[in-house]
Amino acid sequence: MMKHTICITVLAAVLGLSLSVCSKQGSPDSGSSSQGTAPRTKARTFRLADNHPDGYPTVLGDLKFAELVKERSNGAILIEVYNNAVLGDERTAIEQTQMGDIQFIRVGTNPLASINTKMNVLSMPFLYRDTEHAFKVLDGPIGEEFLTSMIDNNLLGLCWFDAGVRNFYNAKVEIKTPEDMKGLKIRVQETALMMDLVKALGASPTPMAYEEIYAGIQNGIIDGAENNWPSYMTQSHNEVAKYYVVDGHTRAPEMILVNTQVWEKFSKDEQTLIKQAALEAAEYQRQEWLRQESDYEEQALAKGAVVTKLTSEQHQLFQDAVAGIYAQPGYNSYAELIKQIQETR
Ligand code: GTR
Repeated sequence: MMKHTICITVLAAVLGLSLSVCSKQGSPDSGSSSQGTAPRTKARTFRLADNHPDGYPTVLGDLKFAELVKERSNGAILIEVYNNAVLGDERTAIEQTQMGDIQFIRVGTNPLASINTKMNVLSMPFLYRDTEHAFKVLDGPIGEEFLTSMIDNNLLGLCWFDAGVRNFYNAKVEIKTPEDMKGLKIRVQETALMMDLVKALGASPTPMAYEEIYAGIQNGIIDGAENNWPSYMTQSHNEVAKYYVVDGHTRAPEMILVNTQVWEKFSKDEQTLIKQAALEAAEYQRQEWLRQESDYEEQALAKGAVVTKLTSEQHQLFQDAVAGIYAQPGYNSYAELIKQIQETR
């Protein structure tokens, strides 16, 4: 902030003009350039939050997005990626993005459901047949509807990233059926759906920030958690919870979102450029996801994780145990939309 103020003062003094050259979130300029939409000197800088470490598929996707936007705006729009949760945990970062203090964020449907319950629809248990089905839905009209469904929450989604399926893991016992989950304290994201899901399986849900899981398991506050392979491994949860069951109880697809007021300040051309960059970054992220997902699965095995693959009968027991959630109040009002998702081919 200080740097920008000084910058503006110095330039104004030298040129005798009032310039917005160094402003952080200035309105889109109408400057001309022989090379592109805006001259380099009028760069505007924005922040994008992500809670994952360097090299994680979403972070690579964020960086690709920033790179494409920079390149295609000739350096006029600069998006700085702040990963590793340096701007705060996910809940805080979402709130800050709603307020515009952070302008872009990469986040999934589960944390978003705590501010907009409609997002639960996309994370309903065992909703998609496979990855292809999920992206058929997300890249079609339903996905588009969800990208724009948080405008009243000051957030606009730009694209869909892959986050794979989420599986249970814990420190105590190999899980083969829901029976084995009885009494286990399982950390969940702070959303009602994930609480309901874990309860339906007979375990006890404990909402907790992502960054606290490792210590939570180590100290016995929780017995385990649930997540995809890259999260399990990059957070080193395998060190404290070696039993990992590939049950795939949910997918929580992820997005890059932008604060709506920030979005409205971009010119139409800039909006098109940014949206296109997000879509291309998502294509790249999805490939990266598939590559890293299997790498991390291999690494988990090599480091001693006890990985349980379920038979189709065992898998069915998990599905049966959570099927009732679809009829529960709060979710049953979306029955029509859910049916459309299930029927998407
Ligand atoms: C990960 C997701 C994170 C965070 C985390 C969690 O899969 O990418 O953004 O939501 O799960 O469980 O909190």
